[in-house]
Amino acid sequence: MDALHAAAVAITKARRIAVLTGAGVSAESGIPTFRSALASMGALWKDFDPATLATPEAFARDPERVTRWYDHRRLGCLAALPNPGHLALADLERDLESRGGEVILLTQNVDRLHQKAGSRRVVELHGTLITWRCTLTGRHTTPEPAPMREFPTPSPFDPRGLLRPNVVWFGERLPDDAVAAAENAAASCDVFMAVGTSSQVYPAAGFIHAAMARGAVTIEVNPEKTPISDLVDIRLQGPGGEVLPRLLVAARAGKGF
Ligand code: BJW
Repeated sequence: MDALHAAAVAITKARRIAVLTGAGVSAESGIPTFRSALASMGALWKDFDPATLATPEAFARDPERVTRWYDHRRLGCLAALPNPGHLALADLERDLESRGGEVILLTQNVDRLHQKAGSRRVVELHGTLITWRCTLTGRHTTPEPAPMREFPTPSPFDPRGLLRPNVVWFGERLPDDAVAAAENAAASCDVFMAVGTSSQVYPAAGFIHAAMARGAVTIEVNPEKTPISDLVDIRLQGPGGEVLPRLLVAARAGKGF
């Protein structure tokens, strides 16, 4: 049996599927992966390393530049459309629900493209850059779909505060409810898929190890090798926008859906 067929059989048999997604899922929607993002943005960002940019310290040091970077990415996300990989995951959720099962998407992505594709059970582990919040009051707002007018952006809630993206930076705690939902999914799923993630950023990368340890079938979809590639049960090498629709077709051609 080839890997695609083996994965199709596993998802056809499953009642509960957890899918951890990363930036690679949105690459085919034109959103650069986190680690390739700066390279695509030209000289303005050349002195910034993403690992140090996505930190509270970077925002404290240079709020103007960090706000510009996130606003640029926010507008890119608002303009982007889901690709066949997002759509296949939304279809998988509907298929499984129609036979009494469930799919939960644990996404590290901040772009909201899973929701745009129609996925309903989405846990945003690293927040979203579509909404922003006040650094002083913590109140949330959804900026209009146009460039911010001031950099940094004053908070509409408290004139002494600034607006920052509602994302989780390095060193910040993930939302408790998102972590609890992910832990619960890893502890109860029959199949755990890791799609388009480098599996290097924790705690998100730890959930697949938890699922693996208790015997869930693990599947990776990625064109490149990652730290989990040799550990998973099934490795589907290729872009999500090609592999996921083929996987769904294979599962539907089998039985169950
Ligand atoms: C394709 C494709 C195609 C290409 N199809 N695939 C344990 C061990 C070591 C370190 C730690 C640990 N626990 C915590 C840490 C520290 C740290 C961490 O993990 N550091 C590592 C770098 C080592 N973690 C944290 O700081 C986290 N916080 C925390 O643990 O808090 C504890 C705490 C407790 C109590 C009080 C306070 C704190 C927070 C992590 C937050 C990560 N945030 C970011 C930025 C979000 C905002 C933004 O977007 O700017 O999230 S970092 C960045 O990495 C972003 C991503 O969501 C995340 C993961 O990246 P992802 O999605 O995997 O993307 P890439 O670019 O890395 O990979 C893309 C993949 O796609 C590649 O594999 C390609 O091959 C593939 N690909 N095209 C499919 N077409």
